[in-house]
Amino acid sequence: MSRQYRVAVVGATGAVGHEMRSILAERGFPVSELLPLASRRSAGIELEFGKECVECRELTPDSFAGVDIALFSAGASISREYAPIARDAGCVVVDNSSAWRVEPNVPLIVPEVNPHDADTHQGIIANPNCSTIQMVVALKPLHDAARIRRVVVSTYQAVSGTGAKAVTELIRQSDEILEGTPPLIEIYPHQIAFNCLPQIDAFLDDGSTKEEYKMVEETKKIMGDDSIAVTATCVRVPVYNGHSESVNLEFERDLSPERARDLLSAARGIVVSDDPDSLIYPMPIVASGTDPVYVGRIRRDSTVAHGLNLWIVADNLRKGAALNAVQIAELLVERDLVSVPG
Ligand code: NAP
Ligand code: 3JN
Repeated sequence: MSRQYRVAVVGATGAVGHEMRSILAERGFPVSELLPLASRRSAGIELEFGKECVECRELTPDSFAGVDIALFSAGASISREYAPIARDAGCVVVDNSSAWRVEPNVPLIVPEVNPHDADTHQGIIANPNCSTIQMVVALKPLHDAARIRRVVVSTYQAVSGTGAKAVTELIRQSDEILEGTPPLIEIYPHQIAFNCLPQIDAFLDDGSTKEEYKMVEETKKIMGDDSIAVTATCVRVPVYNGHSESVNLEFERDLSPERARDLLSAARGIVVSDDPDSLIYPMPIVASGTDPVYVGRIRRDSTVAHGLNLWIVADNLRKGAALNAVQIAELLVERDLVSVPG
């Protein structure tokens, strides 16, 4: 019988943790035992794993004895503290937070783009930010064909990226406004219902936000090319689930929209949805709950020598977080990399 693994999910009760449990079960990941971990508040509650229910336990420094793989999604401070503890206990960590993404010795992996970077892992592997993941899946085949020089991206990010409480806030504020009551603002700095917020995460000294910084730095690291210029504007929109992106690309060499369409159609993990005559293009209500990265509105930008515009949509909780993390775990299994170098 092929090897089975003891898998811990840290943050198992959260929005991403919920998707991780579902996706591990859906994809038949070889789990001998699932260990859901969360805060003390959740200890003892029963969580679904496929057709079973498994008891959630409190995360402590002793949680990782005998665990082979730990998928972390409890935030960056928990990852900073507990990922090294898990690694030192002999467990390979796939971390969903920003805690380790730009560390030089930590591979930052999107399996469709840079699977080989996982070969040299030292016990911690980082999963990129959701907005970065869906963009690089689409950029990779185009970069290989014509070398991308510059990326200008604007995101339209769903509230599920902020967690379950933000989805509740969008629903509640929408009801309040439609009933003529002033909306209660708890999660975001301003009303999100019937509005757009050009701020995701905190502002940095240069006027950009941390989310925008993540997109710039993570894209270069995953693509393995520091020469790609990336500039981002990240915007929260009143959509439940599914991030959208308007992406403008400048290439070194010419790449026609037709050739780009062919390259994207042949690439793993991508569905081209691009038939303007029939009003077909990617939309979050279609992408939500599904695995692919959808690309459409593929057209020339004739204001530069070799330019293309794209519209990219994916489920931010699945490909943007939990699915990509599980695919990294699958990659580790396929390449016999489920061990921490001594
Ligand atoms: P969420 O719904 O708020 O869930 C947070 C999870 O962390 C819950 O399971 C919570 O457990 C657990 N937790 C909180 N404090 C803890 C503690 N002291 N010890 C152990 N567990 C603790 O948030 P989410 O939307 O799932 O996001 C979780 C994290 O995933 C984010 O902070 C981020 O780092 C990462 N994330 C990444 C992406 C991406 O772009 N790849 C997207 C979204 C999120 P309780 O239920 O017990 O409180
Ligand atoms: O806002 C979104 O749409 C994605 C959110 C990601 C996120 C939320 C809280 C903390 C992250 C992340 O993955 O970059 C983090 C973090 O770990 O810094």
